Amino acid sequence: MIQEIFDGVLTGDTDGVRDSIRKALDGGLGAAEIISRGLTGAMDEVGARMKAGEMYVPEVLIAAEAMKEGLALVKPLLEGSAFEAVGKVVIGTVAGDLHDIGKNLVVMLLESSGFEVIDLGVDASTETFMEAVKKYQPQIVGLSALLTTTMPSMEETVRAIKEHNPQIKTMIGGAPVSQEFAAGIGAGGYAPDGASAVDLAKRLLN
Ligand code: B1M
Repeated sequence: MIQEIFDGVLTGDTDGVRDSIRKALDGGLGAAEIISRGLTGAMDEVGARMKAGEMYVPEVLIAAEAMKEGLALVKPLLEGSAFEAVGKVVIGTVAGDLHDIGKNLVVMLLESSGFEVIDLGVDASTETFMEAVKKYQPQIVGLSALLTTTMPSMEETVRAIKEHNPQIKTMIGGAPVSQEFAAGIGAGGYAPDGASAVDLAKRLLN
């Protein structure tokens, strides 16, 4: 039964995932096991296949959607704090930048991996990030930029977070940025794609 859920997520078969979950619950499997082995287990596999170039953006988005639908079905069955977020991430596309397809993919993958994500959307100014940091007290702030012209906005926001909230880790991504740029602006890390972003976020928590 777990295998059916796992395979359903991998192939993005949302109805199949829902049916398999209902069968698993009827068969006596617990919600926590369904989530860890079936749903997030499958998303770990999606991440690995994406990194290996065996799965591409549209397939990953469909898989993440199936995972989210499945999670919505079982999460209410968990008691109280049994489903604790792995960590909290505030994320946004930086000021002046309206690109959000990649950032949304990162959000979905982080959520699928158990992170609580507060998405500030696009064109998020340093002030917007700082207000969100104050309000949500995340462990990690993620910044996305797709334009070379908005890389300075990213630098400004990262520097402000480091100055006022040095305990918070920052991670950056987006086509024009790099590990070198991350190091230059003092960001906690850089991820080239969604799957690496999840790995990086997990590393930054430790
Ligand atoms: Co724009 N655009 N665009 N665009 N656009 C690019 C980025 C560009 C490279 C196209 C080109 O000229 N070849 C170019 C930038 C050039 C540069 O700066 N070097 C460009 C330009 C110039 C512009 C405009 C200025 C065009 C104009 O109006 N003259 C304008 C700017 C608007 C603005 O932002 N102020 C503009 C507008 C747009 C659209 C609105 C039409 C649309 C965006 C729609 C949207 O996002 N809702 C758009 C699109 C779609 C693109 C391209 C074609 C595709 C971007 C994309 O979605 N890629 C892009 C060309 C290209 O990349 N081939 C282009 C798919 C996505 C899954 O990948 O975003 O890289 P990506 O995300 C990856 C990784 O980067 C990483 O993980 C993701 C998943 O694997 N990642 C992170 C991303 N964020 C991360 C954060 C992390 C970690 C990893 O941690 C927090």
